[in-house]
Amino acid sequence: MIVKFGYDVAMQGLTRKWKTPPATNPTHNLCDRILEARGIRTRSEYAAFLDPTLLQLDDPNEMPGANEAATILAEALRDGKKVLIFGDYDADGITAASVLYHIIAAATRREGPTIYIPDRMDEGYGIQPEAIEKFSEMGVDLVISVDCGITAIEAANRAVELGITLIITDHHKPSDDGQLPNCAAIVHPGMNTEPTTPFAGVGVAYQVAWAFARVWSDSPTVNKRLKQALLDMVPLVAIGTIADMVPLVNSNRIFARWGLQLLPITTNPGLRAIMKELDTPLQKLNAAHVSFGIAPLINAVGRLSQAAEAVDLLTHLEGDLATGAARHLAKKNRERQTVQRDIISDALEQIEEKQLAVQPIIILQDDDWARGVVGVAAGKCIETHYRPTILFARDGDELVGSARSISGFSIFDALSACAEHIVKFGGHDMAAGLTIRRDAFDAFVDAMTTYAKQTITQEQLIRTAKPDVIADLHELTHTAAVDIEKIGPFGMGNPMPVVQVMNAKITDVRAMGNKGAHLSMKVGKKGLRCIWWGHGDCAERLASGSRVDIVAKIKTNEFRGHSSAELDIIDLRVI
Ligand SMILES: [Mn+2]
Repeated sequence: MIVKFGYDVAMQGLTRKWKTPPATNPTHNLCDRILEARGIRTRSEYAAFLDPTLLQLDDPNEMPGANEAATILAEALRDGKKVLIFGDYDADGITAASVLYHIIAAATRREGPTIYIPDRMDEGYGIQPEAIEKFSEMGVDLVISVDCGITAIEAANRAVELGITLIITDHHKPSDDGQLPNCAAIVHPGMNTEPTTPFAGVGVAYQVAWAFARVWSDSPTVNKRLKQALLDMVPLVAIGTIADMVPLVNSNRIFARWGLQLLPITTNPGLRAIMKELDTPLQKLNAAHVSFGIAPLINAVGRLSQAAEAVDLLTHLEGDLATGAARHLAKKNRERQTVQRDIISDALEQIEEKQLAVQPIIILQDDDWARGVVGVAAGKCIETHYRPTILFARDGDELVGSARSISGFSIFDALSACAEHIVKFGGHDMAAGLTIRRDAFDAFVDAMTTYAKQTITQEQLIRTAKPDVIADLHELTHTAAVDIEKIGPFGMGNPMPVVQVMNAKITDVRAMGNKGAHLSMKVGKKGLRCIWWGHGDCAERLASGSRVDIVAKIKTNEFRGHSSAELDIIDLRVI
């Protein structure tokens, strides 16, 4: 037994406790059993899930407010009114604004409307009344928001006073008191009931664009030109949806699947320039290429108050201008990555120096850390130490922090219990933001640590492995792995399938990679390759010929033009 944690808790594996997978029909093949474990039960449901078509997308008629908004927008454009799109500075808001721009441009056969993105530093999030006043001076007749506005009560009132028509399209939570802005139309998926698809802002914008295309075509069947425009925009919807981390279920998964498929052949010069700059592979594009490549690049400028540059790139830049802008975005993104990496390695060093890894909660501050990235860094610390983590950056006499938690421990409840040491805080169980006075840091740490010691159980500090199904070793073939990939794209709400394999015989085991950091082994008669990232130290304790139970993700691996099945180990136990 390799003790990874200093706790005396009966674990099922070397590093995690294992959940028992749900029972599934043993006569079905591996892929179908995984689908069954995820609630997809019949033959026709299997087929529709594995090979979805765009026809399976939720119809915009089901999106509250979409037809109303589309009619008002079409009328304003036909009357030659001045329209403005109000976006947001993250990848969801930027792609959403671009979607409306493109459908309007395609309909009117000229340049699309002005897009306004609020400045993150000066204006903050959402529509401010001052912005509406600015639009009035600009002679704007109609403002349509994307990815924001559902709480813009004041701005909506100002628009009424100034005679501006306001349409709000959003997917965020309305105010707690239930008050909605007074405006011409509100498009929101959760307006009447829980939506079948938890759309991102860009998904909502797409539903509006589709409804608008019908109104403009004067028919439930969209005309050819607008149909092409709607198809061309699917990659943008995929990017915003994946970036916003909404669950990849129902329409969101279809957007992601088709967007990734259509992205390599996109005619959008901005997207082409971004992919060229990033050297994005044009084959076997997956959600990770978007979440770790394309989306951060679009987000990077928003963090630096230059979101307009990303909007220009996705809407109208071409040729050298597109190439230059993509290069600039990539450069800004690299700068952000460097800052982020430094903070992460700093924080991990401090944890080691101060021996915080044995504490039930980790809290750190540093004058040199940047506010915008402490949240991401806190997430990274959790990956390594699996403790609730709060990191603070300095802002004058105050410390501004980001908190991330582990399942079972509500960081929001913890902050509420220690509120006397906090200036302000907000958030939920798994993540929160807070501000404290600098001179209150020590008292805050003491209070939180005491609370955590009383509340967190040792068991909560052990990660859980959650296999979808138990699989026989002989089922883990290349064909099965290819089938299982069709359950993707994988991400939020649709994780990579995890199998539990019992009693596998090790035929070869070694440490691999830089300083032998990773574990590589082969199991079973056919020598199925398994990799355990970061666990090279286990190699010398596992012997060829011994038997193990494994929990792992199954995937295909390309190597020198040859594709085979491979396991990414999550945990194992020696029998
Ligand atoms: Mn959003």
